[in-house]
Amino acid sequence: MAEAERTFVMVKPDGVQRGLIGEIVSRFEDRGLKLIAGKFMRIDDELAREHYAEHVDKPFFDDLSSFITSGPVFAMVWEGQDAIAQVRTMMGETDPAESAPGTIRGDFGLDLGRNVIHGSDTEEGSAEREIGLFFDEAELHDYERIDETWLYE
Ligand code: IDP
Repeated sequence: MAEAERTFVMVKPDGVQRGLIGEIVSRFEDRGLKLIAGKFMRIDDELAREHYAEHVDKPFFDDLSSFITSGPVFAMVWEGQDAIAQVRTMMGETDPAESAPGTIRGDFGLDLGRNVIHGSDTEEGSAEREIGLFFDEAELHDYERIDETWLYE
């Protein structure tokens, strides 16, 4: 395998309410990505501001913040070859209406403000920053998946 990469992924409150945690986890597991951390939790206003720091001054921020704090989320870290970009591809576009069928947002969403899932973007340092916001080092578990020798050349 080329260098293993870690990415932060979260089933948002709409995905939790709609019973999509299992489906979403399955898609990443089936793809061969490795779950190294997972936490069912509630985001408070402060964490919402930190996590969405780049959007704090945008007109939609208040709606985004009340939505993301409105109910529990399922936060995860997934690891694998090219994990950040592969998860983004599997998620679809930011707007579900523009997302291809077969992607998570294309299969389970219709509206920009209810797009089911978050995944770190490919900007340098983005995934690392988000993993650090949601997880302590001790919550990240290093182990070998039994199928790893068959997933990678
Ligand atoms: P991403 O989730 O695909 O990385 P970002 O541009 O980082 O997309 O936006 C973060 C989240 O903010 C989106 O997932 C979406 O829920 C929300 N959002 C982004 N742009 C808008 C908008 O124009 N109106 C309402 N909500 C938006």
